[in-house]
Order: sequence, then structure tokens, then C-alpha cells
Amino acid sequence: MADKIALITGVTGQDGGYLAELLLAKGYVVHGLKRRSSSFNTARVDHLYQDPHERNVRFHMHYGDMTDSTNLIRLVQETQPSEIYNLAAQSHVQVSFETPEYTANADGMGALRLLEAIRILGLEKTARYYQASTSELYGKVVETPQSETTPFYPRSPYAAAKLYAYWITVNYREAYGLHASNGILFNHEGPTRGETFVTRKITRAVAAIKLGLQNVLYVGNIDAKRDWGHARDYVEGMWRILQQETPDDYVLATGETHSVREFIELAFAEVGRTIEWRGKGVDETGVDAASGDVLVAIDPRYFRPTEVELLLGDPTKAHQKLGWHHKVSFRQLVTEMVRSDLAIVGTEASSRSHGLD
Ligand code: NDP
Ligand code: GDR
Repeated sequence: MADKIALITGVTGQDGGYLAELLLAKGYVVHGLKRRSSSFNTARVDHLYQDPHERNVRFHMHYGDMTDSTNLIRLVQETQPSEIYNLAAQSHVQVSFETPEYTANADGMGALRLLEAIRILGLEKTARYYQASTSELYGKVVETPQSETTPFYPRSPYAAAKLYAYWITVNYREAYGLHASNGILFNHEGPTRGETFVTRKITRAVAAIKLGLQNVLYVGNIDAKRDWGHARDYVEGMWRILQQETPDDYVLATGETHSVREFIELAFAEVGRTIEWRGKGVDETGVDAASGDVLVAIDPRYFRPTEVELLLGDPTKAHQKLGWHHKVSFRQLVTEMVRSDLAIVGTEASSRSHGLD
């Protein structure tokens, strides 16, 4: 049987790295789209790199951008993928308030460009398409837990752009018979999570504070609640969605929700610090119960113009139809991320002290 060929946009991102690893382990040939950058941006896939001069290379990277239709059409034509995972996006909710037009272009129009590439090349019957949809679509709380039938109410330019991508995926499925599916994924994290998302920001700060390199962690809304899982579990769900005979839309979530405050407490507990909360509102601080030192403070700069207060997913459909279940618990996730950052931050500090940077 011929090798399965996958094309992953956003291969250099957190999920792209885990998904490329999974598909290569399953015997796929994997093509990834990466952006040109003035500095290295492939750290998450460097361990998968294969010298293109060798034989039987199964992992290939191509320059590209979701804002360039000509590039996407050529890439799909050259790679002839049987599965396309559209993971590329300006994925930071707060940054989308600063760059709303770019976010709409890359996250919303980008999905349309890729779907059109499939259609223009006449690959509707051979290529399956996965759209990285998001729990941010639920936005303002209408009901919990949130399932495939919960109405959407986006609360950011990011979520509004992803709403377009969601519906254009459904439309291309219905209009052209394309095997196109949405994974409505709740927050998923891990040691390679981008450093400005709240979980990684916390675990890096906890490590730096433990190693005496930082004093205080500044955060925004600590009462926001999220349904946090591990990215490795979630890319398995993406793959399962594309293995179904019939395309459909699925929620992937753990079914548990925790506040940013709880995440902070657990992360500090990993390094033996107990946090006590004092004060109220923007003056609230998290102090070390033993020494009274302020370890956490609120900086209103991190508040969002409109916030998503509570996300809690109902993954029943994915359990029943995909046989998908998350494996890593909230506590295990926090432990893994703190331990990884203790090692990373420690190494960074020691390179600096040896004059290596
Ligand atoms: P990351 O931000 O880690 O990765 C995003 C990827 O998209 C990177 O490879 C980035 O490239 C690339 N990218 C950004 N803009 C463009 C562009 N214009 N053209 C081409 N590539 C681009 O996100 P995640 O891995 O966490 O998420 C993957 C997808 O899933 C995203 O679409 C995200 O919105 C969505 N999602 C994520 C969830 C999560 O909790 N992680 C939950 C639900 C949905 P570069 O490395 O150069 O920046
Ligand atoms: P989110 O993730 O917006 O849910 O989007 P993020 O980690 O950025 O925020 C989660 C919650 O934490 C609050 N928060 C802070 N957030 C950041 N980044 N920095 C802070 O200092 C801080 N303090 C408090 C936020 O207000 C928010 O309520 C992620 C992205 O991966 C999206 O691409 C994806 O679609 C969704 O998850 C599901």
C-alpha cells in the first residue's frame, strides 16, 4: 500500500511538533509548512529533521504562509496529501486585539485559501481536511459543559476569525462533499507550549523564582477557568477525527475546569512553596506562606478587553465515536511542565554564567 501523506500547516508550533511526531511514528510521509523567520523557529521539530540528501526522507519542510494563496496551491499540488491538518494561526487571544486584521487574514481567510487549494486542484475526493477550531468559539458563557451543540459567542478578534474558519469548513463539506472536519479543542498545553500563554508563563516563572533568577510573577485575570489537557493527547484526537469514514465536528476536552489561580498554586507547590492570597482586585498578591515574600502580583496590562471567564468541555461524542479519551491529568500536566522548565531555565542560566549567549 502507498504511504499516507500528510501536510501540516503550523508544523513549527506546539501542536505541529507533537502531530508530526505522531504521524511519522505511524509511517506517514509528513510535509510541514514553516514560515520564513530571521531567527531559527524550528526548535519543536528539530529532533525530526532528516537530511534531505539522504534516501527515504519522510519528513519535509517547505516555506509558506497562510496569507499567500499561490504558495498554498503549489504546496498542495506538489505534496498531493491524503490528509491536511490546518494548524497554522496567529493563536494568541490577547495579541489578536493588537493585530485584528492580520489575525482575520491568517486564521480565517487562511482556512478558506487552503480549502480552495484542494478544490482548485480537484482533490475533493482524495484529500481529508482537519480544521483547528477552538473552545474560544464559545466565548461568553451560554451553557456548561460546552458541547458540539452549544451556541457560539466569540469574544475576541481571534475567536471571530476562527468562527469563520469553522463555518467555511462546514460549508465546504456540505457544498462540495469534502471530507472536512472541525476539532473544537479546549486548551491543551505541555512543556513546549509558547512562553506567553498563561500555563507556560507560570511554570517558567516558578522555575526562575526557585532558581533565584526572578522575584515576582505578574499575571492578569487569575479567576478565569479553563479545561486544560495535554497537547500529546489532543493530537491523537486530531488524527482519529480524520480516520472516520464520515467527516464531522468534535469537542476534545477533559471535562474538568480549573482557575488560573489553582494552576499557580499547584505549580508553586511543585517547588515546595505554599501560596497564600492577600488583598483584593488589582491589589491581590500571592505570598509565600513561610516567608511572606510576594511571589505573584496582578498587572492589569494582561487583562483583556473582553474575557472568556469559564470553559468546560463535554467530550462525550469524542469518547463514543472516536474512542478518544485524555490520558494526562491536570496535576500530571502541571508537574511535567514545572519539571521541564526547571531543567530549561537552569540550563539557560548556566549558559549565561559561562558567557555562552
Ligand atoms: P502555536 O501558536 O504554538 O503554533 C501556531 C503555528 O502557526 C506556528 O507554527 C506558527 O509559526 C504558525 N503560523 C502563524 N501564523 C502563520 C501564517 N500566517 N502562516 C503560516 N504559519 C503561521 O499554536 P498551537 O500549536 O498551540 O495551536 C495549533 C492550532 O490550534 C492553532 O490554530 C490554534 O489557534 C489552535 N488551537 C490551539 C489550542 C491550544 O490550546 N493549544 C486550542 C484550540 C485551538 P511560527 O512558529 O513561525 O510562529
Ligand atoms: P487562551 O490562553 O486565551 O485560553 O487561548 P492563555 O493561556 O493566553 O489564557 C488563559 C487565561 O489566562 C488568563 N491570564 C493570562 N493569560 C496570559 N496569556 N498571560 C497572563 O499573564 C495571564 N493572566 C491571566 C487569560 O486572561 C485567560 O483567561 C489559548 C490559545 O492556545 C488559543 O489559541 C486557543 O484557541 C485557546 O487556548 C483554546
